[in-house]
Amino acid sequence: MRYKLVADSSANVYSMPQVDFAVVPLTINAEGQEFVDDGTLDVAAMESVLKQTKGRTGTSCPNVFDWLTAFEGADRVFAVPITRNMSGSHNACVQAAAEYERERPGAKVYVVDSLSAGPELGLILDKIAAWIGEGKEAEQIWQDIQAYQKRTHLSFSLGSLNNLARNGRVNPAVAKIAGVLGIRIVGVASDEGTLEQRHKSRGEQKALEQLYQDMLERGYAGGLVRIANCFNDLAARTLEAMIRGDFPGATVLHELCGGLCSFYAEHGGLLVGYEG
Ligand code: X90
Repeated sequence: MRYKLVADSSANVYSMPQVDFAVVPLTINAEGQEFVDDGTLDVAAMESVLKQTKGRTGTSCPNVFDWLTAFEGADRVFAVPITRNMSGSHNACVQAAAEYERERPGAKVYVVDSLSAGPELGLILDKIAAWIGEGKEAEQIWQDIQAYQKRTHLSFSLGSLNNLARNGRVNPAVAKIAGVLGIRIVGVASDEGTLEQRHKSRGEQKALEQLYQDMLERGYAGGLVRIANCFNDLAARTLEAMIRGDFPGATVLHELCGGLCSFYAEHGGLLVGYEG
């Protein structure tokens, strides 16, 4: 059996040396200019173009063909797209899975219903990769990953909801309040895989304290943490120090937001995936 892991670029994961892996990019658009989030994208350069653009900016998800191409060569595929309630990527992936199985009798594509984005997807990907490495059967991996997902979560702190609101991903009335200088929006991915705002925090320190409290409320007790930051390494390290204050042995991994997450988390944003 040839196993393959496939994620869309909302996961901030662009290579996985230990397994056969492919990333399906989302695209960021700014007035005719396209930024393909394939791991070679210069996010800082994209950001400066976005800042200067007066016109409409947005994103587009991969299509069925993009996913199909990424599945090539495998008989057992685990695909991990962004939450189906904020993007069409999951839907395209499900259609591609059906088509791939039709074209290749005996092949099977498992589509993970992530209900999340960013580093929570990274946790799921790493777990599946480890199980493939151990020689675990595909059906068993499928059962076990659904159990694992029940205890993984995503929290975030964002400086603005502008791009989410402009692209219809959150209520514009909610986003307006967030535009106030120095206010951070702290929240979680809801059980439905949508953005749930929990706090409007004044200042970075307060935001991180509230984010960490939410983590504890959701059952965080020293498990694995992945922190993705958008040009805010300092906040990521500060959060790590808070976690280590209570759980000195915790494993805390750091990563940079890729193109898609940077567009929506925006400058200064933090996305935190963790085991509850
Ligand atoms: O164009 C597209 O189809 C992509 C749209 C993606 C919209 C959501 C991106 C979320 C990125 C920002 C904050 C965390 C919210 C998480 C809720 C699940 C991360």
